[in-house]
Amino acid sequence: MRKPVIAGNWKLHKTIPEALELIEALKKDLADKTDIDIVVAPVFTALAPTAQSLKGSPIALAAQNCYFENSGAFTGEVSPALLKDAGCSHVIVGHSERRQLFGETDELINHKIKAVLAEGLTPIFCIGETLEERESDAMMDVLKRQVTVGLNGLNEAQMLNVVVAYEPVWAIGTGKVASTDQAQEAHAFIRGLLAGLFSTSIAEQVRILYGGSVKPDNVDGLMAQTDIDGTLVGGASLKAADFIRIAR
Ligand code: G2H
Repeated sequence: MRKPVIAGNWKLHKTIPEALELIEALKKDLADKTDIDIVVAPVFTALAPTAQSLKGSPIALAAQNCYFENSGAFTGEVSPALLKDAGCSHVIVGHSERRQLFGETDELINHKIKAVLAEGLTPIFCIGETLEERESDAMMDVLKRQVTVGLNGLNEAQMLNVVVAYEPVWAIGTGKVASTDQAQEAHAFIRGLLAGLFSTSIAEQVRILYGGSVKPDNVDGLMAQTDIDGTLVGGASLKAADFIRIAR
């Protein structure tokens, strides 16, 4: 019922020629894979050339971040309007690295989500607890706060255009993937939060991705879970063979 999404978050990796090389390989091997949504998120400088290369391909382009104003005196920032102009259809918002290293708050992330939606783009809204929060039994409170504040003020139609990504911080880039039970439990909890904030029907339609050390050898177990609708892949999205296997 929910079309799966497999998204590659390239983080701060790859020059323009390296990005184009990876895109060529993905286009070749994933051209027929239209039963899922495939998204790649290169660095800002590679977005426009990558968009050119992806013309006519079902692979969608995402930015890894944006600001919430569309223009003005905001040195160093990039807006949803400019990302759309560069060829993006998606924007990753609130990744834990943005929250932890760049001080992004739930309120800021909420502004960004609204700005992305206002431009007709799809936010990939990231949430997730730290190890400390999980071990102190605060996981559910943290996820509830992130979801409630991050999605504050959205209507049901807007929510249908949001993709949620659950990324437990302790599983990111560490090689420690959440167990399938841990991931399913968190996803079911998040879907329940969406039902409470919007409606059961909306909650049933929103795609919730898992992220955190997704690899070719653990993706099948994760995707077999009822409430896991795709993956946000970091390290393993940098190698064509790994990302193609994950998507397939
Ligand atoms: C989590 C994920 C991609 P990785 O940050 O968003 O990265 O797969 O390297 O853990």
